[in-house]
Amino acid sequence: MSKIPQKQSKSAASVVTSAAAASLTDTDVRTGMQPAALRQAVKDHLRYSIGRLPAMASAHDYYFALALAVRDRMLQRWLSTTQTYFDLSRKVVCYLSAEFLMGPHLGNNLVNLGLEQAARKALAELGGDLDTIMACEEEPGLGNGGLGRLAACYLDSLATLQCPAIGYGIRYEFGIFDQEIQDGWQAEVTDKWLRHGNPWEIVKPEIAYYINLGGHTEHYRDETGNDRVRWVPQRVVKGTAYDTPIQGYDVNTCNTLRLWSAEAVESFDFQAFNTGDYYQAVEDKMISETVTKVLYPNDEPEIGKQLRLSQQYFFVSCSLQDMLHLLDLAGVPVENFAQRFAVQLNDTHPSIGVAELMRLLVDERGLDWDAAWAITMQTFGYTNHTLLPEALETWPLPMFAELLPRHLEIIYAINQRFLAEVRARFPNDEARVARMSLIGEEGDKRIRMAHLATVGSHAINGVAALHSDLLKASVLKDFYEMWPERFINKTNGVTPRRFLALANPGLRGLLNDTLGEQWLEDPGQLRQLEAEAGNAAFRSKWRAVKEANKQRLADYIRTHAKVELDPNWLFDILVKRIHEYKRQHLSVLHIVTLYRRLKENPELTIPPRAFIFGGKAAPGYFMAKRIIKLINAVAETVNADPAVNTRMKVAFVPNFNVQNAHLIYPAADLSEQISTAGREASGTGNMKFMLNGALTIGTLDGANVEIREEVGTENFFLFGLTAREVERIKREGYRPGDYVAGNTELRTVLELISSGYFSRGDSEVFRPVIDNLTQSDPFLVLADYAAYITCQEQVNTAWQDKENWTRMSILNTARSGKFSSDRAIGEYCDEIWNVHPATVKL
Ligand code: F68
Repeated sequence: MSKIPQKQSKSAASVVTSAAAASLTDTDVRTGMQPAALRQAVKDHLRYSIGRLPAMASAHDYYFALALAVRDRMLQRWLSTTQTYFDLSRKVVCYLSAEFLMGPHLGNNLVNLGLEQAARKALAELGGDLDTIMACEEEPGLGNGGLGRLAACYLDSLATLQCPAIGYGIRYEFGIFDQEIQDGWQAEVTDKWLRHGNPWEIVKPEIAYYINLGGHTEHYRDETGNDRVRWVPQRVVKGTAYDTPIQGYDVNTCNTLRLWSAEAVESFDFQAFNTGDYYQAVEDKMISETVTKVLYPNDEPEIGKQLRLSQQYFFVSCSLQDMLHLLDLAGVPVENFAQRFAVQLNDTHPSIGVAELMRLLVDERGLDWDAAWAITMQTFGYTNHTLLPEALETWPLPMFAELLPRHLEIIYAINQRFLAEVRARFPNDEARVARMSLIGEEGDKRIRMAHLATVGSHAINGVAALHSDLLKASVLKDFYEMWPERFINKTNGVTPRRFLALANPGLRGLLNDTLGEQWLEDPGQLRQLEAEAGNAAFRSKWRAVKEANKQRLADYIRTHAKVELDPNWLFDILVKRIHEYKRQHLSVLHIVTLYRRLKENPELTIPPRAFIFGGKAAPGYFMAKRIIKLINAVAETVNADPAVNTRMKVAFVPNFNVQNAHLIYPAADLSEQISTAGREASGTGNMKFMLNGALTIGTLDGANVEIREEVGTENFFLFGLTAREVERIKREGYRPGDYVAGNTELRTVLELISSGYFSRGDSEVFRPVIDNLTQSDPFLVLADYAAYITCQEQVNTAWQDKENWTRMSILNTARSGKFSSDRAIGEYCDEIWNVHPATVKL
């Protein structure tokens, strides 16, 4: 494992530990870190920023005032950080991501600044309660799930490790929809996260770039006789920067998340306006602003949606133009671009950047092709997050040509040189050439974005060891054979600041009392907990923390799902996007199996369990929406049945998001990670559960493999086919019917669901789910059913030994250090980006 960049001489300039800094800033209303200064700051912001008398102020007003007061305390650090990077001429990581699922900022910034206690006290003195006030924040849900949340965790770690970094993305006006459950079905409600304003962002009207769309290209010869290309666009959109400061934990480093918002170009408006075409001007404005209006709520690509491609190109071009502008400001020649920026592509969504950087360097800056290509290759790294063939992005060529005519020419030129290289390396292998081409020619022609990203990057990584291996053996096999040295694994990680310190204050306190506070910056120190696993008094404290967390979640579920849960029961939790490959329906089959067993045999003794689900389905994903309905239907029947509801209950937490995730992960006894082996690239929820002391029941998929390795096989409930077995069974012709025929209990479970038993007699509603399972079962739910049920019985047995369960729970937290995003980011810095930390002094 690589060395994590160490923080440098932190104590000299530390946020809260420096006595000099404290005395300078103690009483200042803008910067003071003590409760009295913070209290005055909140009062001032109420009056002068919000215009409210304290007596009239709502909890939301207090939230806004406190947010502004906290932001004030970040701004000096932010300015110093930018100045430091500039002065030191440091290389900067540019993390390009179409999604940043940041979650609420207030609590996280308080943790990272060490201000929680001060804020709690200040608010109490003003008659407020910090938790109530934090709950007022509308979370910026600018992402679909794991990929967007990973980007957010990585920003936290980059700042904490004092690495120069900018996150670049899109300021969607509407983020991921809010999910409501109506009669058991998912209903989508627009996420108007900006309706009350956003205290964390600072608009930079002077940082804006023009983005061309559509039109055609013109080839011409310049004054010196060189062939040049000019892009004559059909439309131009302006992208304006909105910056959010990203505070590192216990350091002065405060990096930037720069999100681009699309606006009409005024001069264009006026042109139409002046010629009397007022409506044309208004329409142009509206069309331009559409580009950043809404996040596509699918965690799979949109087929042929031009707006989606416009979004991608828009933010990538703004970001690359911004980098060139920063280079110019620093007086650095464009030839040194790659020495100053490491640009990471978070999946293929920003991969048009490869062609765009070529365009900027060749067309706009006049570099020759080979020089520009060398810079491009050295600049980019590409992270792949999926192997599912249907999730690999491709764009229909005609649509692409219409929107980005110049980029199509550039892609052809890249492809020509690249395929010549392939032919030279693998002569007489035209099948290989066709497979590797940037243009797919099966059926209609399509641009293959994963190929573009791979060809244009010096490093290509998967997000867990198994995933990186499968990547090399499947979707990028040909590329691996050509350039094995470019392929590398970077197992994902999650930030312990948000997902332990903030989400689980009880556990944080116990860990601080036991280990000191260093573990939060060096999660390897959690290993010292192993010594406590054998200590009965410690175990009892551990259980008390878990129980309080379960009570807190039970309270939330009572209000939001109208289900009463007993915190003494085993909390079995499955939260993530709803997908067939994630197999929420496998858990439902287990629940129905248990239900039947209890009905058949009322004397059966099983430890009581609460099955807790959460997750959004893509609005157009038919099967996923049925699965939500199925969970809710089973919940309704089970919870209302007095013959079983003293031993099992089911709850679906509506609107799973970062905010309620803070309550969910710390309350879990059992973490469900049950995807079909080979399908989940990594998973990161699995890590959040582990960190919070849940035991995992899971398949050998994604990062589960490494979690099991770290925690020890005896502390992990493993079941199911391996990725290799899954492939073999599929190759040989999988027949789900055989599994139904061979397992009476499975058959009765499926029949009970089909019969309408859980759906008030409606035998149609779940037919698509059951037919899919019995006829094709693409994710081998039925093949893994028996093993899953048996494994759940082992869970029951283990749960009955409370002391040993607690011991295993402690070991999970103790051995979770590897899954800190600090470890992951340290590896990216050393092995892909070649970026070094820089200490920021105030
Ligand atoms: C979003 C949009 C589109 C077009 C495609 C995919 C997605 C998306 O959200 N993907 C995603 O979340 N992938 C997940 O990334 C995580 C972080 O690497 C992994 O842990 C998950 O296994 C992977 O499914």
